[in-house]
Formats: sequence, C-alpha cells, structure tokens
Amino acid sequence: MAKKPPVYKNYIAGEWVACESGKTFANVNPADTNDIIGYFQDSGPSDVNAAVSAAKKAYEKWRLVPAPKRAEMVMELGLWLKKNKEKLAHDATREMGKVLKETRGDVQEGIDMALFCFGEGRRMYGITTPAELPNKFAMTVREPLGVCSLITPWNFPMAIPTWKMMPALVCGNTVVIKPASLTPLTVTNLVKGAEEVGFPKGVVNMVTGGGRNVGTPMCEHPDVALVSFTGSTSVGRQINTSCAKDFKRVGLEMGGKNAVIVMDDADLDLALEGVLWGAFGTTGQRCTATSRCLVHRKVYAKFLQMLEKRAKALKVGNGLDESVEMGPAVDANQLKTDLEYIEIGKKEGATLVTGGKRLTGAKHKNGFFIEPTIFGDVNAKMRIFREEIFGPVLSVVPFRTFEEAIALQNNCLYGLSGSIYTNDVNKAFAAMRDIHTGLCYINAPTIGAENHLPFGGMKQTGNGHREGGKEALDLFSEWKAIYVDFSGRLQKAQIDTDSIVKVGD
Ligand code: UN1
Repeated sequence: MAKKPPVYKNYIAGEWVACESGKTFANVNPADTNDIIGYFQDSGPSDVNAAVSAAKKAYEKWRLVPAPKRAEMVMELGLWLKKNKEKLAHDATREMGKVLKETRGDVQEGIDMALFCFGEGRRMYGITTPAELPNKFAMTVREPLGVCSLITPWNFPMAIPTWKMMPALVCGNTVVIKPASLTPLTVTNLVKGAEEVGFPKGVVNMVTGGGRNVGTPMCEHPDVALVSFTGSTSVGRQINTSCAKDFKRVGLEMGGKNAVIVMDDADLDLALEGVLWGAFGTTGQRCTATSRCLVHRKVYAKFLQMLEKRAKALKVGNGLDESVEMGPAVDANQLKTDLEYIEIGKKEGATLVTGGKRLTGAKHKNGFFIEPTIFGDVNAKMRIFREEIFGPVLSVVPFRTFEEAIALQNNCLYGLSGSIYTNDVNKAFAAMRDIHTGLCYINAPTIGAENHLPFGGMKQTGNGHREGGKEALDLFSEWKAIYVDFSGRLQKAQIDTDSIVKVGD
C-alpha cells in the first residue's frame, strides 16, 4: 500500500502547530495528480493573530541583536540550503513541476541571497554629514519596521521567499510568511532550515492557507508594519488598497509581458536559444518570461521557422526526469488559462505556428501538460500581445524599424524585463536607454536576473520598490536622521545664523 502522505503544520513562536480549525488541504504534484505530497494547515485569521503576536514579541529582542550577527544567522541558513540543495530541489519540482535543473537554480538563488545579505549585515551604510551648526554631529541609520508579512508565489517557491525573508531579517524585522497554497512544502523546508540553524523563537513564523483566510488578515492586522507580495496584479491591487488606509509600507512584484527584440543584424542562433529559454523555461511561468518576440521583417520568416522547429522538439514531461526540458502547468486553473488564451489567439486571427493543445498521451495523462505554443503574425491590438498569460505561449510580431520595435516593446501595461538581440553597439545603447523596464538585457533572454542587482519592474509591474541588491534594504528599513549637539547650549537650526559666523572670528 502507498505510504500515507504526511501532515505538515504551521510554525509559530518556534513550535510546529496545527491550525485552530483543524482543517487541512492537499498539495498535489502537477505532473502526476495521483501523487499527494502532503496535507497542509488550512489556517484562518486566529492562526495569523498568533503568528503576528509571536513575531511582535520576538521583535523587541531581535531588533537589538547587532546586524552582523543577524546576518550571520542568515548565512547559516544559506549554508543549510547549500547542504540540502538536491533534496530541496526535488521537493520543489514535485510540488510545482518545473524541471530539476531549474529548481536547483531556484534553491541557488536562496543561497546567493543569503551570502549577499551576510555581507550587507556588515554594511547597511548610512551617512555622516557635516551639521550646519558648530559642535554638532549628523548621521543617518537604518531602522527595522517591525513585523513583516511576506506573501510568496509558487513559481519560485524557494527563491522569492528568501528574497523577502533574508533582507527583512538582516534589517532587524521579524516575519510571518504565507507560502502559495500550491507550494507550501518548499517554504516549510526553508522554515525548518531556519529552525535548525537556531533563529530565536518567533523571529520566523509560517502560516499556510488561502488568500482570503490567511493573506487578507496578514495585510489587515494592525501590528503588521509592512507587506511584501509577489503575485498577480489583481491581488497586488487589493493589497495596495487595503494597506493604504493604514499607510502600511507595501512592496509589490506583479505582472509582466516581456518582449525580446530580434534585429536583422542579430546572431539568430544566439537569439533562438535565448527566446526558447525565456519563453518555455519554467513552462513560461515566470514574471520575467518572454511572451512577446518582436522580429525584424528581413529575418522574420526564417526566425519563425527556426523557433517552430526547436519548440516542436522540446521534451515535455515530469520535471523529475533529467531529460525533460519543460514541465507541466502548475495546476488545472493555469492550464485552463493557457488553453483559453490559445483559443483567443486563434479567434483574433494570429497564426498558430506550433503547439496549442493539452498533452494527453500515456506519459502525460495524469498531469497538466501542454505543448510549447507559438503564434505568428501577432499585432499590438491582440489580447495575446497585451495580457499576461503565464504559460508557454509565445507571440511573434514582425516589425520594420528599430523605432517601431522599441515602441512595440514599450506598448505594454507592465515593465519588468526587456531584451534586444543586435550586433550594432549603437542600437544596443539606444535600447538600454529607451526600453522602459526594470530589467534590461542585451544579447540575453528576459529571464535570469542575478540576486545582487535590484529586481523589479516599472509601470504596473510594481510600486517602485525593488527586491535583491542593497536596494532591498530600502524596503525593509526606515531611515532615521540623528543629530548630536555637543555644544552644551541650545542651538537653533536655520535661526542662529550669526553665531555660526562668529565661531570663525
Ligand atoms: C519571477 O519570475 O517571479 O530573473 C522571478 C529571473 C529569475 C527570477 C524570476 N532569477 O528570471
């Protein structure tokens, strides 16, 4: 008989606890729906309350631990991730489907983030600056905010929780994490790591469950100082609106509709590899995925043929099989969305070049598998050009001039990632200036950002904050300006201007 799937618990105040209602939900492998990975707590507002009060209590001590020491614990967690990388990648592939090579990369982002944050713990630089009055000293320091609610997505189930949690902790905050309901195991693993390396009780807390019952109370709780969210634009908008009334700080990372420009002078073989990797890696389920490919008319027919040939040959299957190149859609809903957009594309008059169907053969029938899909002759009016699909569906658009390509690239509600393939250095620099996205690639795909640079998007992708890089510290800390007057008398800034001059007499 098959082993009964384990039941996983919430992590609150350093204890693994069941939710108050006793309800659980199943976590299912999208490559094989007969494979139940485990049952997780279907928590509610009272569980969130418990986690927030644990985090609030722990904050009073944690904020006083010197930042280099806090950062050392984060580094220990990174080393724990490194030690357990293979098992963690395996669990992540099993619960969200992307191929092992990619979940290893996902865990690697966590390791990179830890090592980066370790260094930041010994920097967190503020400034010292001359004061305008004599015998007075001025400086700035970063201060933590308090309890941070981290609401994390399923497509990078390890990387993105670490992007939020690690800088938050180094800055001296305590956290409550809600994993996406589709990937609670990976965050459970991360939190187990935090427990093993010895974070004090209540510094890291995790509550699993749905958006309405867990996510909403995590945003509305009066003791939560900050919400950091990665996910859909519609949920991000709700969070932004709900937090606005209390002026809570909010970091949002949302949609993308990223485009690659392929100029007529580009190395087409190089561009081909980049577009395939950007469009079909992670089954197209990255915020940074390439979902529009803008191709110069002179090379359009040829490049479309090259794309078609390679996309057709991609091996789709269970990501645990090392030879597989593209895993399943993450769940039935995402698969439905992908198939709906394929129908929309056909109705809009785009040419279906390859793919378009669910895969239902013997190897695929128990999972949410779909063919890598390419539409040609797409134009800017079509919904498949404008709307985020979050699946392996690529829209290819012809253009005539560089200026037209840039206009198409920027004809988008979102502004996360943009790329150009060209061998003309002048065009490359013009594109770096004119592409209106937070990430910009020259002769490289739209995916593959590195952790020590700021990550985030313009326009409706985000709200101006960045994850990654030292810029992440700006979200998770407040600036305090400090003045020390050692003159022994009342000095009035802006008013005692005469006495300043007299000092020099
Ligand atoms: C995401 O898709 O939400 O740049 C994150 C990349 C990865 C992270 C993607 N390093 O594609």
